Amino acid sequence: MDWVPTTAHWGAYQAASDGNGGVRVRPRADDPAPSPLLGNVPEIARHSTRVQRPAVRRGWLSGGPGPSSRRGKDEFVEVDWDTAFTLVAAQLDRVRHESGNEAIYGGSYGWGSAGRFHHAQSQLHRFLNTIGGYTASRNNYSFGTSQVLLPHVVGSSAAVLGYADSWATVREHTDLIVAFGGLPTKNLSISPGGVTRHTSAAAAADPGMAVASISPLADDVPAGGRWYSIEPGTDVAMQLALAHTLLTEDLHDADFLERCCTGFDVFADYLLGASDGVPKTPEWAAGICGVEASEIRELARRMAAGRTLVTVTWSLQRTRGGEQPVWAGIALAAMLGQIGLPGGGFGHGYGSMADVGDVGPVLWLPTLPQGSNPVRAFIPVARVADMLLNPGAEFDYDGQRLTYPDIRLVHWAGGNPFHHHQDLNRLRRAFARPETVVVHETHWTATARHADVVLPATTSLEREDLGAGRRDTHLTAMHRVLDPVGEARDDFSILAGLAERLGVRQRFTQGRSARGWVEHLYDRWREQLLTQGHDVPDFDTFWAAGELRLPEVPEDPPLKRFRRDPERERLHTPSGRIELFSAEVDSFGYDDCPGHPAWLPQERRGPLHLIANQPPTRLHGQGDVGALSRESKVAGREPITLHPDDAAARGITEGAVVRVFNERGACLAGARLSNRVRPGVVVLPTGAWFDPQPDPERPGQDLCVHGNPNALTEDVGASRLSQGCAGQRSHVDVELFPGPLPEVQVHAPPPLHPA
Ligand SMILES: Nc1nc2c(c(=O)[nH]1)N[C@H]1C(S)=C(S)[C@@H](COP(=O)(O)OP(=O)(O)OC[C@H]3O[C@@H](n4cnc5c(=O)[nH]c(N)nc54)[C@H](O)[C@@H]3O)O[C@H]1N2
Ligand SMILES: Nc1nc2c(c(=O)[nH]1)N[C@H]1C(S)=C(S)[C@@H](COP(=O)(O)OP(=O)(O)OC[C@H]3O[C@@H](n4cnc5c(=O)[nH]c(N)nc54)[C@H](O)[C@@H]3O)O[C@H]1N2
Ligand SMILES: [Mo]
Repeated sequence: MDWVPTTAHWGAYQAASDGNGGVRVRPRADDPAPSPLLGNVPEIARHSTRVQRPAVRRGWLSGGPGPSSRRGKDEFVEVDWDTAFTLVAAQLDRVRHESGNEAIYGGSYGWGSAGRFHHAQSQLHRFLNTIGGYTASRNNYSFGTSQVLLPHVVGSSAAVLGYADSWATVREHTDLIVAFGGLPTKNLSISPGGVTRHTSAAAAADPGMAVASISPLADDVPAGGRWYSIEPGTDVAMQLALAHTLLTEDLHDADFLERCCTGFDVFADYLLGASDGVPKTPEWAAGICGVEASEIRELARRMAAGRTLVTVTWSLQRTRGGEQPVWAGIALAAMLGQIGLPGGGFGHGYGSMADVGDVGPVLWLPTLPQGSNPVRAFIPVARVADMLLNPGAEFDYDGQRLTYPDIRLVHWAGGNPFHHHQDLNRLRRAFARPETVVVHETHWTATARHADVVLPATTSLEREDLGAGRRDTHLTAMHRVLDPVGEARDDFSILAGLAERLGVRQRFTQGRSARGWVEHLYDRWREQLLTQGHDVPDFDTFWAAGELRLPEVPEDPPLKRFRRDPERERLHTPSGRIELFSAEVDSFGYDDCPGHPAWLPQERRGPLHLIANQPPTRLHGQGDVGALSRESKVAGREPITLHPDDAAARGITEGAVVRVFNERGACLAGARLSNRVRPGVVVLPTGAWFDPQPDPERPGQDLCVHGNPNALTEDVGASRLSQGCAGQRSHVDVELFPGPLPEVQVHAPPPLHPA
């Protein structure tokens, strides 16, 4: 058996054919914390839900393109590639000529698979650019709120997100980590593109210093950390009270605030209550966030006594008003005066992703050129359902008034909006609006089931590529391990086939095969590194070795430079400094994002807080049919964790199937009881494949029988500033489900008919 190197978003590993068409996997010998998600790989590679052949929705095939509420409910007819190419190319051509390229939505958000060349979204963007462009999306679901806020506060989002101190630096210099959102190690096997060795996961599991972990869940607390159990959505109140204590006890660094910040006077007036009559005292905060005033005061004093890293997980900004905990965290770090010092200041995403705190160089990696998009229209990524439902409507975004384009054709490759988007019942109505929906998928996900044309894509085990993630240490030669399933093709060949029908094959492929492109991207990258004086082997040597250690590049992070010389190394903010009050944000006049960090109380609409966080057993929806994910299910449903008191009040026992519901929707889930969640809080992670079926008890309504929390979340932007994803939390109630229990159908392929 030949073990070959490969990588995935859950990290590099080794794979071998099992001799029967399947795959065996094992971690790298030098990985200090291999990902448990490896356990899903053998099953997902060859699962019955793999898409085998191109398939077309019956109603679209017989009735032609047009809006249809049958999407997601119709049958599929399998066709050959020739027919599929003809059908899709004809619609791309018709739509761009009748309505312009703006009528094609190609944002195509989603993680797809690791691999620098076969990155589905990049492939699609390059293809659509060769035929005149598309309506694009901006920012991401992960930290889209921060991507818009941070430029106003520190001049760029990279200043914070791109240059986190390594875990080694934190261990050496930091006395106390104050972690809003905790340091959940379950998240740290993941980084986009993969990480070669899981050093962050190993470090976060045992940081070797004091950690104050502020979260509604004990599982977010690392070994030896102290759990501050907080009411969800109230971190800003606690942060303001910590700041209030620093100010009133004269523990703040007035010199740093004077030298490196602007607007502290406005923020201080707000803390003291001079501007709104409410002093943000620990007693005030305790009544909101549930952490005792004495504990807040004592924590503030400890923070001022040594080197302190204030860190905020990305989850805290993935919600209504999500700008505020990030901005307040920066204000708190600024008051401590340690921004730009090793192991001090502000961190964002320790506990969210493997690459935050990882050791690899910030380096340009081999990248597929996408060409340029002449279409100006775009949306902030999480406004997709709004766009499809409201063509021509206006909306706010970062000080601009923008208009939703009128989309006729949706083309998606490498993403699962019926996993990632909020209020999936509303998304179904939105997906009924376009004339044609084309999806490239490896598996029969809910998104594939809502398409008109499904084109079967290979997985990375079935092709060759180069793999590395942000701040990774190695470039992996991703060898092919398996033959493609059925008639599956890689996204590049699918798009080359469409390009051929549209007369632009040569422009799209530049005459190269997939392997030719992999070598070409490597050679271009190597040439650039050689001119910078790095020693990089030729392609054949690299491919045979299976990996390449990335060269060390010296770095001088923007905030460290700035701290040394704030006059010469000005930040790209209007003042050139850290803005604790932003006159620009203030001038936009948004009630949901004022000019300084503020406590914005949220209306509570339901007796229980729902936390829809990242799943410990898979990557989003990827791997839901794998062994690790399936074994975690309760009665075949996604587990929901409740506090025993909340369960008892509802007659719910361990292992019972429950109905989780609110005014937007409902799903089933399997009850797990634990006092590691705060009373009043339930946790239902994302990623159980959406399986809407008619609700036996509520005629006319759908019930996701499997447990996808996005049946319940609200489809709103974080604020008018960022329009970021707000899916992390919602309000729900839970009741016993009396049965009879509907079967989960989404883990089997839909009925497929011959043409
Ligand atoms: N309620 C709630 N919702 C959330 C979040 C939350 O906290 N709460 N988190 C959000 C976040 S941070 C994110 S990043 C999103 C993630 O949302 P997505 O990135 O959309 O989720 P994935 O399941 O990774 O979807 C990727 C899809 O690509 C397919 N795929 C894999 N490889 C290939 C390939 O080579 N070619 C093609 N064509 N397809 C391929 C996979 O089968 C999979 O269906 O979810 C968001 N949704
Ligand atoms: N295993 C696994 N790991 C992943 C992913 C995955 O799908 N699976 N996805 C990856 C991706 S794409 C991303 S963007 C990152 C996301 O990284 P994050 O967004 O940071 O991760 P989450 O797990 O959604 O949330 C982290 C914790 O925040 C806590 N939290 C929620 N609301 C509140 C609150 O109001 N206050 C406080 N103090 N805490 C709160 C929850 O208890 C939760 O466990 O994760 C990455 N890592
Ligand atoms: Mo994400």
